[in-house]
Amino acid sequence: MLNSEIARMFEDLADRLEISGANPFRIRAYRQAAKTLSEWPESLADIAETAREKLISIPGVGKDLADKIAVIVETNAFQQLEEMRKEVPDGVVEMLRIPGLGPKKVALLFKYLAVGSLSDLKQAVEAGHVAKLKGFGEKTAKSILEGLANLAQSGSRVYLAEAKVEADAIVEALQNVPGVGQVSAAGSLRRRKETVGDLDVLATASNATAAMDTLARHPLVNKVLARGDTKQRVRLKSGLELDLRVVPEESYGAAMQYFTGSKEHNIVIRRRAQERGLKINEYGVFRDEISVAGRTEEDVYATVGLPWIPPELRENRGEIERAEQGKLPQLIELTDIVGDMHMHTTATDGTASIREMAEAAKLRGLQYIAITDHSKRVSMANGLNADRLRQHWKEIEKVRGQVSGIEILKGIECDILEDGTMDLDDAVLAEADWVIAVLHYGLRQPKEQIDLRLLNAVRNPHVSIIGHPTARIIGKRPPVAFSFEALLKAAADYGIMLEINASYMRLDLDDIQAAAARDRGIPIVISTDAHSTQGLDGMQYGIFQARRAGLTRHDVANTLPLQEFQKRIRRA
Ligand code: DGT
Ligand code: CA
Ligand code: CA
Repeated sequence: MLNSEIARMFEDLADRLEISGANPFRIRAYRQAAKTLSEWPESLADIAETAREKLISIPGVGKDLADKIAVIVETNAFQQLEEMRKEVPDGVVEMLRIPGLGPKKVALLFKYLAVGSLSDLKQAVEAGHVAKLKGFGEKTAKSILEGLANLAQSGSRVYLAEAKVEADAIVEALQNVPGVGQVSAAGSLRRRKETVGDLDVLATASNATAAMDTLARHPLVNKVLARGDTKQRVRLKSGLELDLRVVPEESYGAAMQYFTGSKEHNIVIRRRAQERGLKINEYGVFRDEISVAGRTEEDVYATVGLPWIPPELRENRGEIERAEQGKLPQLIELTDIVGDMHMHTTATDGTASIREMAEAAKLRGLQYIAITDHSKRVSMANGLNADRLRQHWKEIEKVRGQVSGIEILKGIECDILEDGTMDLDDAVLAEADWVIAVLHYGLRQPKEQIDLRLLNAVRNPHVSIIGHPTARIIGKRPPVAFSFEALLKAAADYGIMLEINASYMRLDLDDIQAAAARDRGIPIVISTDAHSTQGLDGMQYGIFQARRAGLTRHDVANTLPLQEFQKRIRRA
């Protein structure tokens, strides 16, 4: 059983408990445990089987939760969750996916209107019942309808980070099957799209049956949906579906090229083949029915006069022209990153101390970090006022003396308030090494006001960077209404940086925006926004987004040694 499965069970339980109105402390305990468990580097199942007492030492996991984890691993079931499922059915939980509908509102809908599913909800809104419910009103009802429409459109796509954990586990299991050669994920997962519709896995095998049997029996798999001689489709327990295709060695490159997509990229590649009198498909490249390539992707691209193109670029957004001209960028890699400029500690809503974050960053090969806890407006996360912030920075100075081999910058993630002022005074911001300005509240304000807030922040001489500039949460909350063009111009004029927030639900800036910022010469910083030591591993998702944007290490400031990096920070 994967850590993510256990975490999902706890998260699910927390949702249902919250809707049923249970004790907030208990709910919070489950949520925090879920977050920690999903990021935990070792297999919980292994720990539960070999050294059960070690479970208790995981932060946020006491005796009670440790026992529950052990039983879950042992029985493959979570009794308490099953019982809660009777009280709060799946259809009710599903309503939480609508932006603006939290557990309290969902509970009201369930209790007073007997709304038990998304389709019930739609009917109730359309019949005018929801607008009349206490605490709702016309505006909320309208935004629920919008949310329902968005959800229907985006379907059931899964975050890349969640899909990748499952794909990696299955690829690894297949690689261990005797008679199986190469195995790889293709499709949108290989292109590192923000979300994934389904998984596409390719394998070469002398024994396709063994590979398919292994997949059918894999613990992540719920159901085999279809099975042929070389193709199998399964549904995972998470709901994600997966296609496995077993292909001959001499077709592996052609199949990888074909099934990696994107469709738009492949259409152009196919046209280039036709222009050269070739036919290209998932089996190979053919001239008059005779195969001329197919074993590797490089060979396939060579037949159409192109170098190999990194999967992250395969969207037909200019990569084929650039490849033809020999101008493909040398895409940034995870190992190019030497600093992480956005992270939280126990001073606000993180789970690790300054020292623990510094040690963990050092272990990951970083040369410098900025500790950037929340400012006071974020009271839910125990945000810092000026006094506490100065005290926190004193702590940082102390830790600097205790941890060698990594530089620790005194930072702050400072809210840009609804009226456009900063949450902390200039006097205190002036003492920081690094100030991230962010929007957290008032995200539904009209465009003019959001533009004004961003512009004020950019003009503030102490602000170093705008963090997660659009404030979107993928699949849940749209970007703020704002003029990206105005932000770019201001950032370039005032010499401030823009963030790619690597948190897999944000990935903000997105690929297209990051490319536009690069084109304007604006330094980009990729940061994890880690809330735990394991959170530092999220850097990879920011790198994927940067690669999709076509960025090289020269476009990203936190690839520079600290002294060089600091020269790029705008000074008051
Ligand atoms: P997804 O699953 O919605 O996140 O996106 P993809 O890109 O993984 O799409 P999927 O799973 O439908 O198909 C995987 C790849 O197979 C796709 O990227 C390109 C290739 N493919 C699928 N159908 C076609 C097609 O009709 N024509 C061409 N040229 N390629 C296709
Ligand atoms: Ca797919
Ligand atoms: Ca597919």
